[in-house]
Amino acid sequence: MVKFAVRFKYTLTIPRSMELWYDEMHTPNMRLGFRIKRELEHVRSKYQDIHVFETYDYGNLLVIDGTVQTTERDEFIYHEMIVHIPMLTHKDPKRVLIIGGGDGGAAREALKHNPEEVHVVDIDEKVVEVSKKYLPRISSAYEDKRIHLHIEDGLKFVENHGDFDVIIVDSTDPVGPAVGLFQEDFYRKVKKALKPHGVMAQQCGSPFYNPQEACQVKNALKKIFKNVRLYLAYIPTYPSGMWAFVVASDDEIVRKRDGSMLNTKYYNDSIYEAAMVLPNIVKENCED
Ligand code: AG3
Repeated sequence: MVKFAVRFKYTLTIPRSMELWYDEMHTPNMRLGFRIKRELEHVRSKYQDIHVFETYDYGNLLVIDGTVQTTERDEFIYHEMIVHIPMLTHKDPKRVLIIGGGDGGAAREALKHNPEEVHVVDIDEKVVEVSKKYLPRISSAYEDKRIHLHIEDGLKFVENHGDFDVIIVDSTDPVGPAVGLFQEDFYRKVKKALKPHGVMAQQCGSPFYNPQEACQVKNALKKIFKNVRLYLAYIPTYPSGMWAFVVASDDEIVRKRDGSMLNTKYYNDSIYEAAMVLPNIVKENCED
């Protein structure tokens, strides 16, 4: 077994049979591996280390700083859940902002609600570039005229723009360039950038490995919004498979519209409520 330690978080392993594997280290003693056909791209952008691999079972795989961002096979779960929950919490979302989400998956789902404008603000143009090239079904939204792409720091963007109905924070883990997107100061700016009745949502990690992360996000948001709910989805390629999101608003967090026409593979209207039912390991760590 020959091992190449590319970065501390992951290894490329070539066993004697010459199989090629990409592994994300979930802990120092636990990893998730994809058998890959080849590396399609490796770029070190100004901000991040970006890989795209062609896998055997999960289609093309986007990796940023050693962490799995999305795969063609299971991306729909994450993108449907990060978008449809906040979008359906709003009566009539016309202006939508996605912070991060340079791959375009969240924008694609947002378009299903017939908004007037969807603004995607990603700090890293390389993420957009490789997604357009290697993840066409995810990045297809960029062909739509209602999508406005801004290559900019999301923190600055929310300071200078406003009047959004829904803001979705589709970032990487809270390390590296995304750190600021998990802080109270940022949430205050998000609130200001929302119209009355506005709704925000954010991914907040694996509650199995990092229960405190979702809890900290929830507590920080509770200082700013009247209502905050955590919810979960099951994503095979993320650490532990169990993934947390948060939705926040001054309005009541209930489904305000019918989501049955959305053409979804994971989301349905029963899941809107079911996803907010939390197992004890999550509840215990984050009591109201
Ligand atoms: N952004 C969140 C990915 C977090 C995964 N973390 C990990 N593998 N350690 C996904 C971006 C998709 N648009």
